[in-house]
Amino acid sequence: MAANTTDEVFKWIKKEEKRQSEGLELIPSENYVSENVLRAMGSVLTNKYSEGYPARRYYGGNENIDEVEKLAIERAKKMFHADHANVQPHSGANANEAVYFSWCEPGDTILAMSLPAGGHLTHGSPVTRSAKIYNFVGYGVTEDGDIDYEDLEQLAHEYRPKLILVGYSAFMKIPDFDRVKKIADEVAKESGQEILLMADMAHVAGLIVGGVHPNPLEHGFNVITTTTHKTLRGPRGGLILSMGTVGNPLKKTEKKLENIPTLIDRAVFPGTQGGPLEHVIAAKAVAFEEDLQPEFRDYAAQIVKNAKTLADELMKLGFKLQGNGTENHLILVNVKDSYGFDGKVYEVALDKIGLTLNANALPTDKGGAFRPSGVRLGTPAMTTRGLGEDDMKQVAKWMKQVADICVKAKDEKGLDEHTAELDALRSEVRELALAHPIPGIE
Ligand code: DSN
Repeated sequence: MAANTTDEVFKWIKKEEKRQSEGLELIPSENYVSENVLRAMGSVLTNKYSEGYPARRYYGGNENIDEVEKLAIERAKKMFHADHANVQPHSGANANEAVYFSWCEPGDTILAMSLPAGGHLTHGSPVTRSAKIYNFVGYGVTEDGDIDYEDLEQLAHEYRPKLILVGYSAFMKIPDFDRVKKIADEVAKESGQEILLMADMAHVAGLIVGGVHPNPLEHGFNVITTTTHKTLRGPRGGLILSMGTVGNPLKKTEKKLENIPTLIDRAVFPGTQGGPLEHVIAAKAVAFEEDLQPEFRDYAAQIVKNAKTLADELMKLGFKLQGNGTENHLILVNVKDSYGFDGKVYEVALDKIGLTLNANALPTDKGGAFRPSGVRLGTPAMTTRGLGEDDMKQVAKWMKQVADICVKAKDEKGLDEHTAELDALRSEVRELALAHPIPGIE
């Protein structure tokens, strides 16, 4: 059957292709997938129901699907040196919820980085379902942007949590997993109950696989959750890796750390999800094979080099950065302290020249979610497009030129008076962007 692309939807897809091609993506949680990943996602696997797990399905006709899911599982285990992988979570949020559900009872305490400090919504923000079920206690960060380990330790002894979570969506240091493991061991000894150590590595998973970031599973952590579309450069989705004995997911099992792989399988299906998205799982398998190639290690190393260059260059130009730089792929700029305007104005202005990033609250912020003082940016997507350190210097220069315009404009409305300057910068960005095409876009 020939493809019919006359539906208006395809017009908008074309426009989005143009937007992505002509701009540069600075949002640290976004990336570009390969043509093979796109092809797997757009396959007939979307037609199939496959509730259950390979060889243990509730529907017939899964002989091909089983092989695909098994490939995804084996590749994921190899990437993270894990005993077990569950490739079915539809998203990072689903992955996190399944882990909480696998181990905690309603009312149990979970210790996690607070949202203002850089944690994620699903780590206990009061607006989430998980926060209504479990008792989240938040630890903070120090002035230089690192985890406040003393705070974490004190809270762990005080609350004796069932689960300690290290994870974040706006944090630019490398966590000291050994230190957290030591704290958990001490508290477990005190309380006589096992503590699940969970790392939400959604942002840095690709850096772990690429060998430029420690792997929490090799530092005593029991579980990693991650999305598959950020630095792993796969389709939009979730993934859970764990250490322990792998049992039959269709059978009930005792709640102890050794059984966490099976407890997680049961928490994903039937605990929190129904039919898995096997076309997405196929795309995950394709991306994981790409991630296991030697070139991916070069890619991961280049992400970090680019981030450090961009951070250094921004600081040279007068930007104040949270943590004075970065140890990973992510940079948090305190635009308010640097230039007096807020992160939202800057986000809007940069959008006008084709540099996309997001306004982001800082740990000390009083500005609220819609008018935060900072912006968050990173290098995974630009690195996929083949941009290097010299290009990062150019990006920093454009960011400074836009900051100078924002100083004059004061707010979003004021930007209208600087259209000509912004358009000129947009042409420069477009030229660099078009010289680095995106896979799958002609
Ligand atoms: N929304 C993602 C991010 O941008 O960090 C996390 O889920």
